[in-house]
Amino acid sequence: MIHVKARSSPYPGSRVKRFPVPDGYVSWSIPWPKYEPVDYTADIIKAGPEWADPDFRMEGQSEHGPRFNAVDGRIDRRSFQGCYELDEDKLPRNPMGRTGITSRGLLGKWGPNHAADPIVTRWKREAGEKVIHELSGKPILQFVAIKRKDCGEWAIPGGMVDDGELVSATLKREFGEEALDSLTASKLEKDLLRTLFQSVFSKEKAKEVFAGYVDDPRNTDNAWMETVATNFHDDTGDSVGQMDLQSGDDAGCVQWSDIDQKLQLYAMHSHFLKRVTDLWDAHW
Ligand code: RP5
Repeated sequence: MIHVKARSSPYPGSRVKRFPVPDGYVSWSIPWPKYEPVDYTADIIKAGPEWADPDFRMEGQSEHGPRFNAVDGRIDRRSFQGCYELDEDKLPRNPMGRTGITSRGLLGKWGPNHAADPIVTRWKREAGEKVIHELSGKPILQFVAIKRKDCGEWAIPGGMVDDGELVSATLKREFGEEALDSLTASKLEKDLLRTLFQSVFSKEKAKEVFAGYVDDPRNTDNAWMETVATNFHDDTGDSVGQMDLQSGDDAGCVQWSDIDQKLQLYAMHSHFLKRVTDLWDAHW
């Protein structure tokens, strides 16, 4: 399942078609002299927003280039996959192989772009009792799902780790912004959210289910997504399970969704949910 979406065309938000990479040529260890990837950087990245790296390939800037495979000032440029290579142009090389596109596409950072995915779950209940799936005989979990505005796909309400931010803070911030519309909340509502977050997103409740490379449709040969997916489970359903969900920021809609292997989700999100069902011995 790795590196399937990262080879799909057109590239998100564009008409750019990737150079087709058959399964047998994904690995960099297979020589492929005929490989001619398309060079693409989205206009939003070219405009140089503060969260993006500059195009350090431009003349005269090379000595100020990023420090790869290291914590570079406030930016963590290390990969969960270990030390990544630099290509002949000194650009990071995607550790999972070829994607058919070079440069950064829609991604701000050269190399790994770190994200965090909060998977907030509760049991599906009817009249207070857990609902058991008729085929698996196991209780059904529900998770907070958002509909992404950029592609219309359902997803976990994750987001990018800001420079210098701790992953634990990103998990709370992104859930607040996308599933509870915290950006538009009043001061009183924000105070209430802070109290709720302290209990729901506590260290004791956090269960990391994944940390690594994500098969994301925005990945390129030189820039890719990595994430830490963490489960916060409300076993009794009376804390976060009772919350008034309201979509905000990058999310068009938000809802509790039953977890099942038939779910079609953004990037590798269903893979993370499978791990959550294993953790709680729930229906998949
Ligand atoms: C995915 O992109 C991650 O799993 C995370 O959910 C998401 C972060 O990107 P944005 O939602 O900020 O676009 O690869």
